[in-house]
Amino acid sequence: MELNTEFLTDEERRLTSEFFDKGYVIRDAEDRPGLDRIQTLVAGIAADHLGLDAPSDPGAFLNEIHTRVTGQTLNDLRLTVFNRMNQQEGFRRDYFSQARTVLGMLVGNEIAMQRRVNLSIQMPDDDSSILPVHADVLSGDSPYEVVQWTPMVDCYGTKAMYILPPKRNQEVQDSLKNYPDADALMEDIRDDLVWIEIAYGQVMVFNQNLLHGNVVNAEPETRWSMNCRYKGVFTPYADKRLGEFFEPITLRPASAIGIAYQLPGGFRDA
Ligand SMILES: O=C(O)CCC(=O)C(=O)O
Ligand SMILES: [Fe+2]
Repeated sequence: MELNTEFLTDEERRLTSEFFDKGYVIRDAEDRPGLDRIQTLVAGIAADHLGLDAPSDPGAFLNEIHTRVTGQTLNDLRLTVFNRMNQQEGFRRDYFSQARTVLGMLVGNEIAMQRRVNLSIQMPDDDSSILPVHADVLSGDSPYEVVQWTPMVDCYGTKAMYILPPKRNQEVQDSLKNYPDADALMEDIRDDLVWIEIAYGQVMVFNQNLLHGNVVNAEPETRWSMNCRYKGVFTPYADKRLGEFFEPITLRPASAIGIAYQLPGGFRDA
């Protein structure tokens, strides 16, 4: 669909066309102290879970976590960090703050946010946490959602995720059902994938309607990243419902007033 960009600022126009062209945007985290709080929180919970003191260099500790856990104990660690970080007062506000302006431009200013931010940990050579090529929208997510993807460590090469650019995605979209499995699809699109190199200190927002995923991490460091879905509060919902999966975080007064308003008797109530 062609957007009317006449009313947008130059920055909004740039971001909009970048998001349409590439299917994602990467920007500097908007609140670095808040990002560092998150990284310190995550490393602290992980250390505590392993019976260690909080690390002095959280990034290095996370990168090296494969020297302290095995494939068997990883999921336990992941669940502990996932649960405790999501219970931490201020965590989700810090998370949102990293992309507040970008999300405002891409999604709107009345936003619903996923209630629990996801955590993924991918150790070198570990195939237990792989997400094969997929598009969230094909398994019950609304096409109105975007994902804020935030690395806790530098991501590059196979430590990163990949995404299929919109143009190529459009080409394969209609023949998706003809592929016997994800491997066959992967064969066809391998050369067209964009690997998202992104440093700690940056955030990505991507279009989850596009094919994306990851492979076994063949780099010598562990990947730690978070992902979280957002949509306009008043856009259509799919399987993930408002109040259950999503929570309005920036509802504006006019909407709150409108939602609460009841016409007095005798007006339009036949
Ligand atoms: O982190 C990844 O490699 C994939 C993330 C993903 O599939 C998502 O956030 O929807
Ligand atoms: Fe996904």
